[in-house]
Amino acid sequence: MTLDRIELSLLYLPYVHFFETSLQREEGRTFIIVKALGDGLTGYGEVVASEMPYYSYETTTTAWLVLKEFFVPLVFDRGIDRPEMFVEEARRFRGHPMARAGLELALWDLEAKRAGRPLRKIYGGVRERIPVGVSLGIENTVGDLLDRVDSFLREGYLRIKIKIKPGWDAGVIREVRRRFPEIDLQADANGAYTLQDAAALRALDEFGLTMLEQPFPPYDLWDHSRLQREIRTPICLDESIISEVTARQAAEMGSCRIVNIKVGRVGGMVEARRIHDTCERADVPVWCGGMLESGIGRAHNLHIASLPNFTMPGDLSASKRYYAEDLIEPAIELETDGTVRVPEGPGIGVNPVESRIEKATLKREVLKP
Ligand code: OSB
Ligand code: MG
Repeated sequence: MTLDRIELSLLYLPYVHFFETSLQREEGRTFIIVKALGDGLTGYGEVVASEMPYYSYETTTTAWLVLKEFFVPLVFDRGIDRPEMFVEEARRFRGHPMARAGLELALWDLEAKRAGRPLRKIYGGVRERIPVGVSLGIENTVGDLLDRVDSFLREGYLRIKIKIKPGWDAGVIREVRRRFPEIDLQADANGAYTLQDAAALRALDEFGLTMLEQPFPPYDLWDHSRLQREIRTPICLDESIISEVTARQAAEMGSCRIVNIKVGRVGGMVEARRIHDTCERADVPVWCGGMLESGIGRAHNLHIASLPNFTMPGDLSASKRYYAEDLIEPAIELETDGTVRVPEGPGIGVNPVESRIEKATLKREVLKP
């Protein structure tokens, strides 16, 4: 098979409700959809970089540039038509994990569509339904947050994740815990603290959190290991885990007891699986993180989260938690048991609606061999 062309589209979708972390408040998301076309089939991938370099140094602008200038020409020059070949060849380039993951995912979707099988089967996933939780941003008032926790619990979400930052932490978690004593609750700091704040983080121990996600900045495995020795709450690393090597080192150092896997952050599915396998051997459970993806990225995440060591609920909420109108049909929905079904059709198993993609598109570029 040969690739006829690769298309990049820059899209903007407004959120149904703003999303605020320790890093920023956003009203919507700018992101890139990658399409790989060949043999009359189209594979879709999503690049999860944001417009601004808060969560990661990558942005939609850098991802667009490296895809257009380096990764896509590599695909054409080497005659790459399979995802694993792409991963091998693209090792010659450093960094830009979100850009490379978006292209790799488009090739995985195309590969699975050629085989006429759902991606889950190609990956060897073992789950047909993924238990899911919801990630709730910082609100204007604690009352607003409590109302949102209540409404998502009523919808059936299995666990609640609360974004924290200095000044919006133990006091807020105390209120949530008082109102909802039994729920599976966790907090995510997106790197807003340092070792000097250990007392504020130790104060979270009394609330029985399932985990504390990424208390310190990304490039800081050692300080996380020091903090983990001082607190009872299991630390989960997100931003820090950028490869199988960092996952192994974090496990060896005791920097965390749980790992959040995001395929974009780690540079693709091949690396995500290596992290998954290494964590399994180290007895470190993993769960699938999210980047407020459209239905295209979300469907990819569901297939990935079907692997065996994804034993904790993922940030894989239903389409309507994020967007009034998702890019796909059918929309991703929450089942009554708090799970989301892995789509059954070939590839990602959902149908991107071209007219909706077009409506959300800010710019588009067609690249050919
Ligand atoms: O830290 O997990 C994070 C969203 C954007 C950037 C970073 C994070 C998040 C979320 C939302 O927590 C997860 C989701 O529901 O997609
Ligand atoms: Mg996180």
